[in-house]
Amino acid sequence: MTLELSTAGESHGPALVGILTGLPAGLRLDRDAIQADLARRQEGYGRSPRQQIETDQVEVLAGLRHGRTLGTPLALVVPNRDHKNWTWGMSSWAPEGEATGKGKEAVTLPRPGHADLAGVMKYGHDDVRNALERASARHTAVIVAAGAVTKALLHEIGVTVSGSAVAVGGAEGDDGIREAIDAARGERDTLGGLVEVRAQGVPPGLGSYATKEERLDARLAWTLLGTQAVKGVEIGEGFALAGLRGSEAHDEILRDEAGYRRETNRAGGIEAGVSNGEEIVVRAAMKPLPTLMRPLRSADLATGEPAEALVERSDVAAVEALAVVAEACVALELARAAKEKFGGDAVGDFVAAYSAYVERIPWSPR
Ligand code: EPS
Repeated sequence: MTLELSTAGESHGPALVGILTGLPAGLRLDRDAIQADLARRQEGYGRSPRQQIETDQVEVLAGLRHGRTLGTPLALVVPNRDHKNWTWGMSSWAPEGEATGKGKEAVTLPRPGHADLAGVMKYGHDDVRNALERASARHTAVIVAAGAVTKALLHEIGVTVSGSAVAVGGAEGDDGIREAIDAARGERDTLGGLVEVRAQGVPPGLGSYATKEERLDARLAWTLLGTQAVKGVEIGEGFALAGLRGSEAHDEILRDEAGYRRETNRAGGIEAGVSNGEEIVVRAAMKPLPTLMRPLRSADLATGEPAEALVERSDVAAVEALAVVAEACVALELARAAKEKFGGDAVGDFVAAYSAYVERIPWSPR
């Protein structure tokens, strides 16, 4: 059984839901570790006031007994606490009684850069809310919960994954980033940025050159580009490699008593779509968030007349949140690739297959 995550949930609906299939049985999960990642995702500087009204909590409805996985689908739920303000507006069934709370009025002012315009045209909606609710980055909360679960599986074979914000609006370092966010907030604008995820202890041989679908670099690009606001992904030196000579670009192969190793890691730990035993390094570029307090030009869907885009509560920047989300995405994909390689219905089988493999190859984790 391959490891797969399916999700459902709207930003202001009752909850986000995730079903993770293909986890081996007997994996011990730590509720605090999942909660810690959910909290990290909400902490970044520049987030919307919504982060103060909600503290995400994960509930596990199936697949876990006394803290250990059963080898059955793991059902995760992250309730949207803000839903209490949207019970009429986001009611699943035709709402009863007088319209009350948020979401009563149809949204007809699409924001450049959001799903709004393409979404209503594609699905035939007349309320932009029907598109924006699912397109919202709120969705990433349940991805982070599932990512924390897969980090536990990777931990069993000594793999650790960590994400960080490298730059926000072109500024680097904590002070620079805060300054840039404060300035953008003052000008009622938004910022994007750059995040980096590093995975250590990944053995050679995850992913495959055999088909495009199996290539680990393609899979990391897929999962990151599939995340809200991400417009670019690079592995290792990525775009910079395009300007180098072959003699400057590749990582020479060295051998010592511990096995094969490299002195440089311009490939970011992946060659020909296969992990090569070095640290995996992947970066994602995030565009500035599209909900602006000083709106861009748009057109009213109801009248066709020129209008300013929708203004609603939003973040100034969510790059630090994306770093946590990207970490979860990379963990999910690495865990999926590890599960393909090592299999195992019980977590002990998975670890035993890893150990036998590492015993066979001239490589050791550093
Ligand atoms: C988002 C808009 C904001 C963000 C939200 C993503 O939500 P709201 O409009 O309810 O204030 O806060 O992110 C989250 C709620 C979250 O948990 O990350 C958007 O339009 O993508």
